[in-house]
Amino acid sequence: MIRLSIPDMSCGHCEKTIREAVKEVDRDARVTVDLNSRTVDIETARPRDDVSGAIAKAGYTISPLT
Ligand SMILES: [Cu+2]
Repeated sequence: MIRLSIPDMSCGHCEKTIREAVKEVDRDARVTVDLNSRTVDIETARPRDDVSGAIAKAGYTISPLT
């Protein structure tokens, strides 16, 4: 599983945009969004860089997990 920290993900619109970006990389991906902690868990067979790249392209900055 891939866990990403996305600090500028703040509302349902962000969540939807990020879900769609991930689904474009892998339509079978399972995406779990936690808006409170601003993290996204993604179950996918695709490489982490593909998924994080798609989210970055959608306009979101991914932070290293602390
Ligand atoms: Cu938003």
